[in-house]
Amino acid sequence: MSLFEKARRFFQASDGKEHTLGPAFQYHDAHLPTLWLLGKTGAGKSTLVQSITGNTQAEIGKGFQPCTQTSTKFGFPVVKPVLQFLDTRGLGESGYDATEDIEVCTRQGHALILVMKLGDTEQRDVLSAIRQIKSSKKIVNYLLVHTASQSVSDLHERQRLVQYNCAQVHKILGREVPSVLVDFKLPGGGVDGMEDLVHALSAMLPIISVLLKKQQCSDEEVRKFQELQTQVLWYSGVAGVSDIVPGIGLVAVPGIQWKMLRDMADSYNMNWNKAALAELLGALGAGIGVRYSMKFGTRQVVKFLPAWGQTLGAASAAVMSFCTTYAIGRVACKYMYHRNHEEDVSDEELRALFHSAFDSVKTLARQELTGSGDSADRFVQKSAVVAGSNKVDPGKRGE
Ligand SMILES: Nc1nc2c(ncn2[C@@H]2O[C@H](COP(=O)(O)OP(=O)(O)OP(=O)(O)O)[C@@H](O)[C@H]2O)c(=O)[nH]1
Ligand SMILES: [Mg+2]
Repeated sequence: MSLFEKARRFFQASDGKEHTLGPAFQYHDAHLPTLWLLGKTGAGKSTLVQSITGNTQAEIGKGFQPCTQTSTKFGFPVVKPVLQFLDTRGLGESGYDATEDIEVCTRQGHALILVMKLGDTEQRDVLSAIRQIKSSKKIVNYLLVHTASQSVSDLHERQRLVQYNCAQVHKILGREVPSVLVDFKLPGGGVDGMEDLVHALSAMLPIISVLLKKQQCSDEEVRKFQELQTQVLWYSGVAGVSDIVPGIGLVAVPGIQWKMLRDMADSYNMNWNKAALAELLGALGAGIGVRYSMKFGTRQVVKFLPAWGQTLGAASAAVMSFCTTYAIGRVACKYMYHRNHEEDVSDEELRALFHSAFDSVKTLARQELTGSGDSADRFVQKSAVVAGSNKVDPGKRGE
């Protein structure tokens, strides 16, 4: 049997077994990279979540009454999320001892966003929370966001106030923390400083820039892909996680890729059938290694593709799975778009796109799966539990 035939059969065997993918999907969504918001009551935490995600479920306070009463996670996007915001109860609310919440959040956070209202230099509770968080050694990435920038009109005074709070945080953490100044409520509507905020968040979590910085583009095919890009990233994340967590890895990456292709086909109003799959696989060709990943899993792909293995450095199977799934998703979108329009697209073009798509997410995949901070143990530490009990625990991470 040719390799092509083996790959085709393996892919088809995944069809009809989508229920076996459920634990992988759940596990992925329960372990999303998390941006944890911390600040005094009324600082603008929920406003920040709402401004970035557009999710109006993040309730915003009116006046000085404390608003958010319990920590709430907001997946972004809502469907097939690739990251989440953890909006917490405001510090400094009378009768609220945050010690326990901080302990829980420390286990859930990937990066910490400290929110302070400009001009509010009384940050005792926040500073003491930062001390506690620092001593846990679980959070590496910090960002300080000052809100209500326009409430202080003098530019020098603005800078002085920002520097004062930054210095307080610096003193505790022993290093400088990036800071941005925003105003979510300009008198005439709109937001000031949003670009800086997105830039700073993207530096902590590159996937944010994919979600929020859509490029203007005149190419209809690319525009259509941009609409589906987050879905492709979600499947790529699931494929990556599946490779790390032994109990889940058995369902294998090909099943996830197959499900993604079917979803893509639905979006293009295409019938995803054997002939279409055969054509796509044929176009990509043996040299690209996709078939190997489908048949053998990505661990073996690294062996087959020494050049990529080297490029990725200590490339883990998970990163390979992420990148391969993304590249297949990208190529499939182009293929489907042109089939829909009854246009030809050359095999060379599809192969070149596969390579460039693969390369374009290498850094992102590494950071998501094995990268900075505690994100590596995010999945790995939990794997023993999942492998042992075969049960997904959606509420906790990395304990
Ligand atoms: N002018 C101005 N008002 C803001 C800004 N950000 C938030 N606010 C207002 O501040 C108030 C409190 O905002 P929230 O987002 O609810 O604050 P929070 O930090 O979530 O507060 P708790 O849920 O009580 O902890 C609301 O009235 C917001 O409209 C800002 O950048 N500029
Ligand atoms: Mg709130």
